[in-house]
Amino acid sequence: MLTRKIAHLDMDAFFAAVEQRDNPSLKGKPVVIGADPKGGQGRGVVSTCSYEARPFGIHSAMPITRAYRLCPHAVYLRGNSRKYRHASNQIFDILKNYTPDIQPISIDEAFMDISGCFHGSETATDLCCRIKDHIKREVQLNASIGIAPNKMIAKIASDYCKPDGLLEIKPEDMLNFLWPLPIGKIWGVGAKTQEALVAMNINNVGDLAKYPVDKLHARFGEYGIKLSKLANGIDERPVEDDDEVKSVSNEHTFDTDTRNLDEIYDKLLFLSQKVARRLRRHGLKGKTIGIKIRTADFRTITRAHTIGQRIHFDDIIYKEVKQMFEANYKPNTRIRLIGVRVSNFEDPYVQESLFESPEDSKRESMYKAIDQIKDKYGEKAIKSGHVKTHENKEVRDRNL
Ligand code: TTP
Ligand code: MG
Repeated sequence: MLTRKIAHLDMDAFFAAVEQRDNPSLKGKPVVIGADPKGGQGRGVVSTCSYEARPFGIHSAMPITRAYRLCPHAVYLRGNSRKYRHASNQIFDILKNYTPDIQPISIDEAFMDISGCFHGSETATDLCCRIKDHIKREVQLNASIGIAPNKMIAKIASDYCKPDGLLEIKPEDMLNFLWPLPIGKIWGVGAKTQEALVAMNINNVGDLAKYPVDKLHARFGEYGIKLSKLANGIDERPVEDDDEVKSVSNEHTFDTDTRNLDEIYDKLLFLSQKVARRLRRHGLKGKTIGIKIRTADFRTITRAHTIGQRIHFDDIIYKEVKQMFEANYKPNTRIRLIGVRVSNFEDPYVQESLFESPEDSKRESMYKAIDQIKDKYGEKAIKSGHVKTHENKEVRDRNL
């Protein structure tokens, strides 16, 4: 297989860097963007901080009061999301000059497939150097870029070379780079998986790569095979253009593994509502409804059901996922994660109102009204509830 060249770009201290750019007196100072610390009494968290604030131990998502204790003399700013969005748009516009294969991941981060985008004697590193210079020249901000044969390693590389870095991991150096790293660097390995791996005496990526794959399979199911592949530098996921949304999904990991059906159905309802609302917001309707269930022993099953019509309604999605859950749940099994997915959008531009039943158009208006209220007054303005789901199968809307 032809070796791919995947680049992962991530801006440095993005929100803080925009503020330092626009106010030169902030340059070289610890700057914290987030909630108002109110002299140590504030609520809320840190969005990000400049690199000058990082040696104090401040980082994203930390309570603002803690940041204030660590560095009271930092400059604390609430931030300006319009300004950050504008800078982000400028950066993504620049990227489009270099490759059409861009997958935006967040406001300041994207994957790019740059295979075949550099010519003559130019290398992938030269091309990414031009991208960094272009952003610096036009937006006056620093980007860090990692280049590798796959997405996971490109992302690890950009993180590794921050700030203002550029690092290419060639195929022949891939395993030397990867194996000494802690297992937390592998995609999808969070605190719980890490704990389980350490208990198996797997401490770094090399240990994971060399561990017998059948044993990983026995312990983690399909996920174990994926872990082994990633640790061996195999990650074939393509860079996917975000414009072509193929599915909309949301999942939830329970704080503690649960067998409480009320809690599980509550979360399934919440996820169904979230997915449905996202579908409506993007003007999408799907025919295939799917569920993902991961049990406490890391076994994961996915099930999907294709229905007769394309929909974006909370109640239909919930009814389907609940049925699939019931059909696949072994009583008393503890659940670690559940997810809801809608796919199979076909042609989203087909004007469908001609084929809609009167009941559907009534439902359509109801959800439109709910969405409008939520847009105006926030997600919590309307609470939908279900009554003791395993006793009473009805889903109904309260507080309307
Ligand atoms: P990141 O790229 O995670 O962080 P960063 O760009 O500030 O710093 P780094 O150099 O380490 O990449 O996130 C991009 C922006 O997203 C960040 O500037 C602020 C915002 N953000 C939050 O608001 N809350 C968060 O918890 C995180 C992680 C980011
Ligand atoms: Mg960043």
